[in-house]
Amino acid sequence: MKRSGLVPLVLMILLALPALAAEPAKRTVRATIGSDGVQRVDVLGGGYYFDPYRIVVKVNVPVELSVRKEAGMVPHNIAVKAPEAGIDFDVDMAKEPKPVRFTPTKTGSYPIYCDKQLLFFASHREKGMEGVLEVVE
Ligand SMILES: [Cu+2]
Repeated sequence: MKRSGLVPLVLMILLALPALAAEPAKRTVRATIGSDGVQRVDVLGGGYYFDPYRIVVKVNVPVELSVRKEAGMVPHNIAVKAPEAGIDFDVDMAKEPKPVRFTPTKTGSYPIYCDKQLLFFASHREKGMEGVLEVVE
C-alpha cells in the first residue's frame, strides 16, 4: 500500500510547476506629468520581466524613466530603438535608480527589451524580458 500515496504527491507537484514558472503580472502604467512638465515612470527589470510591462506616455512631452534592476548578480539593460520617434537608448541597469530621458515625437507602439545573453543561452528578451512603450496623443 506504499504506492497509494505517491499518485496524489506526483499530481500535486505537476500542478505546482506552472505556478513556479509564472511571470509577474503584466501591468500597464500611464506616465504622470509632473509640475515641471516631465512625465515620469519607475521601471524595475529582472529575470525575466519589466515591471510595468506596458508604459503609456504622451507624444511631444519629455519623459524621464527611473530604471533599476532587482538584486542579484545577473546583469540587465533596458533598450528602446525607435530613432524615427525620437527614442533611442540602451542603458545598463543597476540596483540604484538611473534616469533615462527622451521626448517621443511620434505615436505608436515600440518594443522595450533587455538584450543581455549568457554565452549560447537564450537572450533575456527571448526569455520574456520585454515590454511595450506606447506613445499616444
Ligand atoms: Cu536582462
